[in-house]
Amino acid sequence: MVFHVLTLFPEMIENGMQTSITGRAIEKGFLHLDVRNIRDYTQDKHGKVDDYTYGGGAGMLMQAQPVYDAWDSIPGKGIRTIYLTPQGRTFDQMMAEDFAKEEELIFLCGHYEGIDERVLEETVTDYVSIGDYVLTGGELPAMVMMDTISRLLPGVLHNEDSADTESFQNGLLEYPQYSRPEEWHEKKVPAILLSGDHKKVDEWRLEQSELRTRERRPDLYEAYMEQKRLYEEMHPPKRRKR
Ligand code: 6GU
Repeated sequence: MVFHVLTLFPEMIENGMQTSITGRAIEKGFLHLDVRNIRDYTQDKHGKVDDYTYGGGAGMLMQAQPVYDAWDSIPGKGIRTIYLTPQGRTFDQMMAEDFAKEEELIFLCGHYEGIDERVLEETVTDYVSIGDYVLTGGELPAMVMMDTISRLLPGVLHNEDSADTESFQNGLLEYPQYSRPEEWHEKKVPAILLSGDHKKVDEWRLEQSELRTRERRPDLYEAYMEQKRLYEEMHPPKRRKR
């Protein structure tokens, strides 16, 4: 996967992505990061990339020319171009799975009051938000998306099945987990986890996932129960012959 990022703050993206699991994925060649500074593409002799908005109002807008030329400098055709904006569709795990199928993605990060609408019309294929709150720019949302997509790519996580056992892959939150010691602050690790009975452990974990989801995310739990009802309708329990 190649992530192209268009931004006025390239060091923010580079520093963020070179850390931890995404950093290792870049080193190992599972991920390629191509960060381009939009300012490098301005034709303005003073390096200006923003201007006042027509019609008045507070704040500055990123101008079309530098954004377009930065985007146009990326080789290749038809690469999905994601504009990070609170006006986009809300990012979720399903969207991440869809983007993870692409070979390359372009992330366009706006700043100030946004970007001239005309260049968005000519470049952007996907408008994406990461939630209902307002950030100062698209860099953190782009990193949130790249992090989420990265861990779905083959080779990025060490443990091949950890990507699908975790929260959301089955529509439930993850069950509680424990490591050594067996007792800490007078709290014992649940005995079943020490039993070595893998079937019992799996049953306990599913039950904990369901309890936790019902408690903390009733919206997810509702959707999960509905899926379960539909599944059981399509796959009725087999009658025993006698
Ligand atoms: Cl994608 N951009 C900005 N500036 N703020 C946001 C956002 C994006 N998603 C949520 N808030």
